[in-house]
Amino acid sequence: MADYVLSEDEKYVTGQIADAFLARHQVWEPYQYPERIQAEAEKLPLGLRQFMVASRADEAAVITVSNLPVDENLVPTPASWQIAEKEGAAIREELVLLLVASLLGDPFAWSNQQNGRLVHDVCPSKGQETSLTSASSQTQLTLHTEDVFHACRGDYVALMCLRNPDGVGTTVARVDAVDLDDSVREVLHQDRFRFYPDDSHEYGTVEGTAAGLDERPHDRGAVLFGPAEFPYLRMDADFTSPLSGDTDAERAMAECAERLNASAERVVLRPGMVAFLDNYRVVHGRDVFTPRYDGTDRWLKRTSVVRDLRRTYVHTGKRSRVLA
Ligand SMILES: O=C(O)CCC(=O)C(=O)O
Ligand SMILES: [Fe+2]
Repeated sequence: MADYVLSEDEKYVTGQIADAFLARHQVWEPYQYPERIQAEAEKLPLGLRQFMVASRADEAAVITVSNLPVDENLVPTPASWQIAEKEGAAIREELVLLLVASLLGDPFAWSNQQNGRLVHDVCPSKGQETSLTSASSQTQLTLHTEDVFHACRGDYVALMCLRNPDGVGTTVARVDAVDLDDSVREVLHQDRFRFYPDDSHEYGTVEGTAAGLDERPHDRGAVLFGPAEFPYLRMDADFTSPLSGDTDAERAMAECAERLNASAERVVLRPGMVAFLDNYRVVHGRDVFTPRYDGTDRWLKRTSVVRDLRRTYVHTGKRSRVLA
């Protein structure tokens, strides 16, 4: 795991960059300024920038950065992402996340996820304890590729921790760590799978309840793709299905999911730590925990990053970083 720990000086400088940016932008509308934030990121400490560039070039599966500034007087963990949005909770931390994320590529959003915001809040919400979304707590979040259904899904998912009092683990499994028979591998490399949007995307629900998979749009493709010696992975057992009647594909998928589960490692995010999970090389999930709902709960800020937004523009036919 590639890891960088900011010195106290570097942490201070990073906080200053964020404060100066916020002072120049009276009305905080994060998605109006992503290009400016990207330019601003050139001011980040040299050591951090060199580390990020090198990790990007190596295609490091998991990149972590620790000791980023988090407000000592951080507001209580909001009860939901909707409340976080309304209150503009932890804006400075959102900016710090976007600054560091900009060193890897272009942060982007989904119009139908968390109201099109560039940075999401991940916190447990009442009534969502067993949902298949990041607002859950009392059910294991199955290992998944973020936004598995879409050709323009992120190259990285970035998770920045503001609070994690119980040390709840983020689970990570690497495609390199699974040992699959050649025959299984061959099936996984073929376009024999359907990938569906998960329940956090609004079209994953009909009148507030989860829609059946067959009522959702889907993308067809392969679970393993890219260079044979360095394969990339696309998998979310809850939202991936083999083509109907393809029992070999079904077996291959089940085997792959089982091997990934068996090889999962845990990253415990601590306040001020961000993990950039390579969404082509690892799948991730989260362990079960008991929510407190008293303002001290686990709280992450999340964004997705593509290496080059132009690939997205070509695919969607729209010059926008908010995908429909
Ligand atoms: O809560 C976590 O550690 C990860 C949740 C997750 O999968 C996500 O926010 O994309
Ligand atoms: Fe996720």
